[in-house]
Amino acid sequence: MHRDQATDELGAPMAAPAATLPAATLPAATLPAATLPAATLPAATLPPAPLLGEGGRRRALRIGLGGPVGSGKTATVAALCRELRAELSLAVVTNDIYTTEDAEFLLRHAVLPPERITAVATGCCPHTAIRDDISANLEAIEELEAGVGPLDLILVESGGDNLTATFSRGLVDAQIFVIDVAGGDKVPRKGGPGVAGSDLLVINKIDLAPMVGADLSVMARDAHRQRGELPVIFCSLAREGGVGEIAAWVRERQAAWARG
Ligand SMILES: Nc1nc2c(ncn2[C@@H]2O[C@H](COP(=O)(O)OP(=O)(O)OP(=O)(O)O)[C@@H](O)[C@H]2O)c(=O)[nH]1
Ligand SMILES: [Mg+2]
Repeated sequence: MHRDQATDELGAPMAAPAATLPAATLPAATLPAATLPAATLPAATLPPAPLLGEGGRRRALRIGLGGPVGSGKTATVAALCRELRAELSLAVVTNDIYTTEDAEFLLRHAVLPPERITAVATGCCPHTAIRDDISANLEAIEELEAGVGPLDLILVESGGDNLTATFSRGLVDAQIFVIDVAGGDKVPRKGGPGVAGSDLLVINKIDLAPMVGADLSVMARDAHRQRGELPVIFCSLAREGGVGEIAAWVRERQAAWARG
């Protein structure tokens, strides 16, 4: 039954992405640049989204939340909404591969009015929808802005991915990478663009550290080796007030953004 549903949700077979084709079938050098699929462009070549929204007002700050499956991205989004909704005009876009599970969780917990939460079912690897072909996410943002704007802050949660996931700068202005201690205290040492270069690294579920034998001082040391001066926050979103430091970082970032 479940298998049948998964097949239905997948729908018609998708064209194989360029990256999976044998190299010989991609005569890239002979094609004019415009015909190259977006996936072959490095993220850095995509320009950041335009700064001004309708009426010349500075548009909402867009913050992306990425990280491995189950690290606490939705928990962070939910806690940030509860913490900031009284002071900022907020909206959320969630990304899941086959479902709208995360948006439904946020709706069930009423972290924001329903019209401020929208879901993108990517149907493909999560990083494709946040880095290579960001059109579905941009459309979702546009619809939110048209429906409930003007907004101060939009949180975009990526589907759970691996350590290579990053957002295009054409989609978000800042990125939070969420990992957790349950994956082992080695994770910061393994690096990757999220661990090393995100604007904020969140190391969540510190309440579980004793249970899984994770040494937080090792994680802190390795995170700082990878990131230099970029900030790292250790937290437990399962605890009351656990999102406090992350919310303070977002608040500061949004205020600086609004000042221009
Ligand atoms: N013990 C503990 N559990 C947590 C904490 N934060 C989140 N969780 C739990 O971890 C599980 C996964 O959390 P999510 O917020 O759904 O993780 P996610 O990164 O959004 O997951 P995906 O979107 O599926 O990749 C849930 O059961 C949460 O209740 C924490 O600080 N401590
Ligand atoms: Mg989630």
